[in-house]
Amino acid sequence: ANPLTASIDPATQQMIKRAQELSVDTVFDRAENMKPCNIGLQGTCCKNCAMGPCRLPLPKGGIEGEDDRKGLCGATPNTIAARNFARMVAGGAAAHSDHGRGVAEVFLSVARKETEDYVIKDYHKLISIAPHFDVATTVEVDGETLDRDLDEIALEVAEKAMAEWGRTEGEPYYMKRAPEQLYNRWKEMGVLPRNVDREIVDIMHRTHMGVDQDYKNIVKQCTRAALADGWVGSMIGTDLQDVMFGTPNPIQSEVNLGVMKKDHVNIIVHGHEPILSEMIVAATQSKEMIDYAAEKGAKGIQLGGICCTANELLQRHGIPPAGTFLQQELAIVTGACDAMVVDVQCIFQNLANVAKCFHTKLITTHPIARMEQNNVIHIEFDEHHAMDDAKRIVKMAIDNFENREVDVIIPPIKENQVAGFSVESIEYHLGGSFRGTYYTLNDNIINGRIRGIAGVVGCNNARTKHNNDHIEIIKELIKNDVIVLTTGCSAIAAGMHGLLTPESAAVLCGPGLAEVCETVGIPPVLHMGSCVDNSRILLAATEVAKAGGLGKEIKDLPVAGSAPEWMSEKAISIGHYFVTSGVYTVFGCHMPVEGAPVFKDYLYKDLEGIYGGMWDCEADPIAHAQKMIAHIDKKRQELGI
Ligand code: BF8
Repeated sequence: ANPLTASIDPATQQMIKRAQELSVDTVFDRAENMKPCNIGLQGTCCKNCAMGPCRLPLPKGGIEGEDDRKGLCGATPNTIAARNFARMVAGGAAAHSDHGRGVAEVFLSVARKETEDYVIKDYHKLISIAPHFDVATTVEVDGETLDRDLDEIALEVAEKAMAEWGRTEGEPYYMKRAPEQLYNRWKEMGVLPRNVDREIVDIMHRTHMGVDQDYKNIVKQCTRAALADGWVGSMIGTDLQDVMFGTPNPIQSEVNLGVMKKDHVNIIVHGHEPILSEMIVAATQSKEMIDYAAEKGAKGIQLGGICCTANELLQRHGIPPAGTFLQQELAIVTGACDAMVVDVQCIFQNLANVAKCFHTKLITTHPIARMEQNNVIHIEFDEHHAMDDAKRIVKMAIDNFENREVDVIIPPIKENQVAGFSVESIEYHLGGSFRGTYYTLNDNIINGRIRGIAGVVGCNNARTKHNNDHIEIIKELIKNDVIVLTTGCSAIAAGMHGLLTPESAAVLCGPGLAEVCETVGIPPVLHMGSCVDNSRILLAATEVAKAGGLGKEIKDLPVAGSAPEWMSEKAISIGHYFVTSGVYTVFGCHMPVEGAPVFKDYLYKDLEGIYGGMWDCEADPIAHAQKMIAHIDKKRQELGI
């Protein structure tokens, strides 16, 4: 790969070049050497039974007359593309929600006092979520209302949260957190989830050979599963992480490969669940480990993150991300990574091959995510002896410090950033001083200083220039006075290119947004955490709807969503829960729907009539941002503002 066309980030370019000099292949090279299957790309390859794969691409020049393409069983392109789409939703919802379940399990151990390594750090958050689970926070004693015992509240919340994955009747508690009209719409459409697990299993059943053959009915099930992901599995995950590890507040940090330090022990945590990495933070800050590192000749221990684990540690501790999804191999190529510790999701199998060329210890920690290569160490992490595991890992990294082989080359490139914007901290910064809601934000939207709100989220994809589309789209939005909420790798990208500082507002924003940012002292792009934290964006939108003056539902608001460089199944699940919560959502790169034009129209047009939100896809970043702005303007017009 040509480093200059692979990424817009100079640190990434340097490390791609360095890898090539050392004959280490990276994702950027593999993307050059292997091209995607054209039929899969169009969404019309069905491999759900052994009579196939049946391949139904759109004929060159389009369809003339009736579309009579079909697989051996008779499945139409619409059925096939809808089934494939549904299985992506199921994969994504499963990943997020299983992460959420893991958090709920640890929280249950905490509430039962079975572990001492984890505690409840944020009782305010616990008290604020308890009512959503119908858990009382007060008790009546002799006609007097008293605060209820916190341990009792925690236990009841933990048990009720845990039960949401397998609930046998009714619908999950959190569905009622949505604006009332939206909740009623879901109810009327029959898409309120029954529980988290069941909707995912349902998709796997209905997309099995010979079951659901109506793309509209398949999409309806996608909606149920995606809503269970966003409003239940992910939202409970975010909330309980906040309860145990603290609700984020704006915090200063740095980002990019340049955060690694030559004379320090460098540990990179990579993956998604903060359960383990929170312990690693504590271990690296312990005197015992700091002294041990000094004994081994290191100036200290530098912790950094990749992917969403990075965002979790950044938003609560200011630990700097070393890079996005596409930079994971490059962190090892620096030659300075003494240990890379991974848990689940977005982890390249090729890390093991790269690690083989350096001294890096690659450590897997999760029972469901192991690697076959023999240079990988597995230390299975368990909340009952979490601190011991974490110390063992940190010690292993320190012991490895003296084994560095090739010349260490860390690109001296990093940026300053401010992250840590939760729904609560945004309310503090942009809320009304008396009302304590999002009133001031709404006020600024109504008076036009802020044109609208955009959520820009999601992955990097080696099929597009690394970070380019994230940055172009975000810049175009803020230039047009659209404030941006960001999560995931998009948030890391925004940080890498200097968009997460209050100072960037004056240079890059339209005059209205610049004025608001300067007055309040916030960046024009607000980092709201990891991908499960997209649930924060749902709740922020709900707060805006509830604060008044802009319509009553999310679909009425001047908002739009975007995943410029998406690649994971999780992104499809996220996209679908935003669409069916009322948000116009544009994806970059491509969508696997082009081979099924009727199904595509259903997603891109017809869904708007049902939920108020719809899908779209635009690969050109400026046109992409302009489509979002046009939608925001349409909503402003409808509101008469
Ligand atoms: O959950 S943005 S590449 S890291 S999938 Fe993966 Fe995509 Fe990054 Fe986080 Ni989200």
